[in-house]
Amino acid sequence: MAIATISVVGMTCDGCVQSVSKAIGSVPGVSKVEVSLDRHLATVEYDSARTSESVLKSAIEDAGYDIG
Ligand SMILES: [Cu+2]
Repeated sequence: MAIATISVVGMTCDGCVQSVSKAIGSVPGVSKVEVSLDRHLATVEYDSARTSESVLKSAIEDAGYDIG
């Protein structure tokens, strides 16, 4: 398992946190997601054989948020 900590720009409320969590969680290979509104940070545990940090970042961007 690999862990990525990704800085997320544009989250303003709990709804944003849910959207980002859902977007990351739907990526195949992701096993755990924690999103912090205060720290603007997503911590993702994933199988590096099935996905990568760049795929996770794309999922966040596709959900309408930017990478810090
Ligand atoms: Cu929001």
